Amino acid sequence: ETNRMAWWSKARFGMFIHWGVYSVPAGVYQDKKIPGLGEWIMHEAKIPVDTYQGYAKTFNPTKYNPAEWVKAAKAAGVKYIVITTKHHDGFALFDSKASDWNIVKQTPYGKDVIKMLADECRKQGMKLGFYYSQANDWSNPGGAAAGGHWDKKQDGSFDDYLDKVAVPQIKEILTNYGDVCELWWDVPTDMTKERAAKFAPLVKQYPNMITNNRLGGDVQGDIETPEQYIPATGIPGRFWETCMTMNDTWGYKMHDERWKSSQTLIRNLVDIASKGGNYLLNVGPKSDGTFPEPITQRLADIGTWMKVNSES
Ligand code: FUL
Repeated sequence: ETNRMAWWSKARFGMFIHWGVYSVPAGVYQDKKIPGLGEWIMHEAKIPVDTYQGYAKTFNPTKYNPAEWVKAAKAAGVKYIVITTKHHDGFALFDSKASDWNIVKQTPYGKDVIKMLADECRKQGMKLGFYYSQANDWSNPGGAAAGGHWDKKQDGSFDDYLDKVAVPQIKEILTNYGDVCELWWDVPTDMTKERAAKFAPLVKQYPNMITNNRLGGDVQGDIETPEQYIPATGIPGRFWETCMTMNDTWGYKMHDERWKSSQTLIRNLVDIASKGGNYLLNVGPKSDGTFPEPITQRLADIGTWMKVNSES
């Protein structure tokens, strides 16, 4: 039990990546700045499914270079990466047979960016984990939505959605991309014990994979996931990983300029490490596939600090 957590406990520093179709509107809909998180724009602005799906037609990350992403992460001292394979908007960043609402079928880019990242991580010796929104899905019929649906295209049976989309997609991401170090469930809206149990046989096949505590149905998982804060005295008796944004959003928003300083980020990392946790620090790439400049700068600063302060 403790052994499978050994690498993770030593890692201390991971990179979270929130990337998807929401990086196209980047926080703006019908010329209005939409308040809230960038990756929630569809929900916050109640964008109809067809309109939102139109953004995929201009999602063309021709500057996406996963070798550079992994290199930047490594240089910053990052030991593992966790990327959104599907967020609440239901858009799969991987080739999926379970839903056509995916990057290969819907975008001019047409390539499986998860596969490209997985190949590169393997090459550079970086561990890779997957975020997957198992319950909330605002595009595939029947998916959950906090506060209810706003488009009749979203209607359907939640259990059918789980059986036909979520469970098969979990199988796809666990089988098609090599080792998955961490599976990051998110937001257990409407998840019961019975529903959570639908995923159990799949997850059981990967005993070394670390899971978080957000599946629902009383499943504890391996790690606690404090979001946007550092528990004052850690979390005694549990493994924990604070996930945090560098500005105010996870998914890219063009008008979010409230960047934390590099000094703050480094202090957070030290604070978390001293309390026995891991820091999962988020980056939200733009729709062209590049990191916003303030992110690149902060990663470089953290890397410099790491270099100066590491044992030689
Ligand atoms: C939250 C999600 O709803 C956010 O969009 C983000 O993914 C964060 C890490 O988890 O609960």
